[in-house]
Amino acid sequence: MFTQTLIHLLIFYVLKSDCMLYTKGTESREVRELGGIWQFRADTSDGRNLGFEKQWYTRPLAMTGDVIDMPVPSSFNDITQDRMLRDFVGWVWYEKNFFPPRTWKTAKQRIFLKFESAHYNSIVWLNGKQVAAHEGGHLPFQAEVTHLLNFGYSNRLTAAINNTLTPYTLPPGTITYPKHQSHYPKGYFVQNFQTDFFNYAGIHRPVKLYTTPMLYISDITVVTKISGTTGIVNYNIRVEGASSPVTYTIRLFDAEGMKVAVGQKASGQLNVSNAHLWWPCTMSEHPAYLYTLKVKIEDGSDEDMYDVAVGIRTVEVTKTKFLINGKPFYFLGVGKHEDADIRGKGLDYPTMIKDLNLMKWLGINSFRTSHYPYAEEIMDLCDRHGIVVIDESTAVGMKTVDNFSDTTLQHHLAVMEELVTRDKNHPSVVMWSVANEPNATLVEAGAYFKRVVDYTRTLDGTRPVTLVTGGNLKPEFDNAAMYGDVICLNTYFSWYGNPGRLEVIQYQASTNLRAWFEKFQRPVIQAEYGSDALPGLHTDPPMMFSEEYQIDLLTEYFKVFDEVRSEFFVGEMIWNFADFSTAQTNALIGARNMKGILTRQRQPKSAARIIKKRYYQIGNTTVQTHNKESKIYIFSIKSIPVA
Ligand code: GCB
Repeated sequence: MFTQTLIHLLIFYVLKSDCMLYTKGTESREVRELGGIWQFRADTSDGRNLGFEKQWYTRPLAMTGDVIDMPVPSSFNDITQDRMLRDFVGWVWYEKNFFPPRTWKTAKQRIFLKFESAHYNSIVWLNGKQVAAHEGGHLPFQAEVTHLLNFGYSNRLTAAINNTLTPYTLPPGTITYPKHQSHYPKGYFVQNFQTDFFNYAGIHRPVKLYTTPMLYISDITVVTKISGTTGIVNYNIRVEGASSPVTYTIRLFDAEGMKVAVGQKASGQLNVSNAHLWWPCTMSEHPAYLYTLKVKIEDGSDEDMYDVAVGIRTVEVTKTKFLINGKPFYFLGVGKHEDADIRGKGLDYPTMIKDLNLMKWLGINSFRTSHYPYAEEIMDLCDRHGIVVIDESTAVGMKTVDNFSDTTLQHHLAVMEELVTRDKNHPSVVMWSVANEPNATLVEAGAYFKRVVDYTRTLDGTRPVTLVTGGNLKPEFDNAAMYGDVICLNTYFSWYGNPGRLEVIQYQASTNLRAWFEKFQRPVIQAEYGSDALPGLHTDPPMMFSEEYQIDLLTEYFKVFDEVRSEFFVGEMIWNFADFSTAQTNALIGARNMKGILTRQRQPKSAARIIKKRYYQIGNTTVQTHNKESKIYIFSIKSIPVA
């Protein structure tokens, strides 16, 4: 049934488009957002292929059958009351009609159409002509549409999006059909997941139409260093469409708007004396310090302008420390999901700011973008508010030999390239995570991750790379962690292992963390640990699923962290910031993973205050220690209120 689907994916995979700079208006570029209410229909035919057979993209979607209204951006799953649509697997079709501004017709310029993220495979047509195709969610893709737009008439934008997960997608999954078909309705099949989070799908982030001059800046790369009190900003600018030699005007401004350095070449070095460094500073009343690099290019007949925020900072890893600006940094963090309310994984500004405010309130100085790249708007906020990010790819749930095939590898390399290209200039991003909990006991995982990590290092030699390990494993059975610069471990002692037996944590967590350090001689982060807690369930003595059990479990882990913190341990990240949606199973109540210290509606469970107290206390102590001895640097502030 899904063969056709796969054929489409294979055909279009090669058409992946490149995407560089974040899409925003500048003096020389205009943006028109195409979000709002789109027309939508799911292809419920047995093979999910009717839309292609009948070429739905050649006419208005409403003429092909019944359509419904669908908000963009959002996941389509939780928008209606239809159970079929919530769990739909296969192609869904979106359509939007729009008029481009009349002034764009006469201007000599290029026009691009950009999808900032659609999950999972996407094919896009403009006025019936295919313009783009992209494999994988959570990362942008675009197409030039300058000569395909109708001016003075409506334009029809059609997108087909398929959320099927196969052994070769990231994340992977499988489709199975029942053996005894007579026991099931016609066409019955199951999409099996290898992760617990719900496979939200649809157009998740803004769709934008934007212009650039004929001569335009297609990419800017910024790498910073520090020498004494001087900040060094190395930049490299990529230009397209030059008709004659290009003149470059590069200016670096400080946060007060004063020009501090200038350049005149496509690449070069800018020196900033007495530089203000970018520091993690979640709880500071001051924002993180950012410079602005303003780039202007001209070739006699055209000009383009674009600016990027620059945080001057360095990141390094030693055997036992994670250094930011040469000072030891300790991650007081969380794992997250981009998941909330009825929007699913759709970009939502109120949730973004609420999460930011909650992170500050909790004293969180860092998070991992588990288990996929987050919206660029979130990365910008992290730059400005001084939140440290471990930026993770979509490679989660790789469990079987098939998941380490060459097909997956090629896609994984493409994902890393798209991710690094998109996020490389964010000072908040201090490390790339190439995967979460792959089955590293497989021999295949060794060569596979060597390739992925090596390739990531060629894309960005300035940041450490990690892969997050299912830490219950004994390190001697792991074939992949050795390729990372930092060991990131997920363990669930007293939850999945020895459920209900809190007394084992101190033994098991301590033995585990030490074993991994001993074997690999790299700094270690507890990247996940925690327990489900049903908000409002109280038991004494503490029992599993109660708020008290969650508190006690975290507290037992804290004892171990405090023991190893002075040795090789560089961070603790609770799983999870907030409860999140899962597939329906008989193990998770209400299709929720309840390991959040906040509910999915962002209300604190009892554990939130324990975390807040701990994170503020460690913050205070270490700031004082830092002031005295420069030991562990956590916040760039003078005083932090203790909760
Ligand atoms: C893990 C996974 C995470 C799950 C978590 C759990 O190890 O990395 O995605 O949600 O366990 O709660 O089971």
